[in-house]
Amino acid sequence: MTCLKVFHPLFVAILLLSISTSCADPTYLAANSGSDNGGLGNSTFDICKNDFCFSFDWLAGPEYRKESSFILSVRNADGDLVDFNFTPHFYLYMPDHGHPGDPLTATRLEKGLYKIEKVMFFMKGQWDLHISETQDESGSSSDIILPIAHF
Ligand SMILES: [Cu+2]
Repeated sequence: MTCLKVFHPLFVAILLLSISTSCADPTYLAANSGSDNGGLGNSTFDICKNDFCFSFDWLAGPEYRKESSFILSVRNADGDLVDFNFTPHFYLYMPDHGHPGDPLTATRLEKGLYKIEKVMFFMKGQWDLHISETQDESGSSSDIILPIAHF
């Protein structure tokens, strides 16, 4: 019978495995999950997107409801520090809630290096860093979007 095949133990095992892996956090989020620092620890992590590779070096945090800060480095595919071809505007955004975070202070230290301060994760949930060509903080999909913390 067809209905019995559906409940074959192997099928169920594969189904459960695919559900659990599809819901898994990215590796960098899983590193320290369970702690109250966004699961990211104090270590560096890297994300490559939109032809750039970004590294985060946390100076403080990331911590829930405590001011955090980090150094963001921006590299090209060759690993060289590079500037954007626009003046970047940085802001936090909660994709599940559809609202931005409090204003950040972003300082360009040198080519490809930014210090981002006044990082406040004031709500539980997913937080993304958006890098925008404009001052608009509506979470536009044309921004460079980097998931940075989950509380
Ligand atoms: Cu929120």
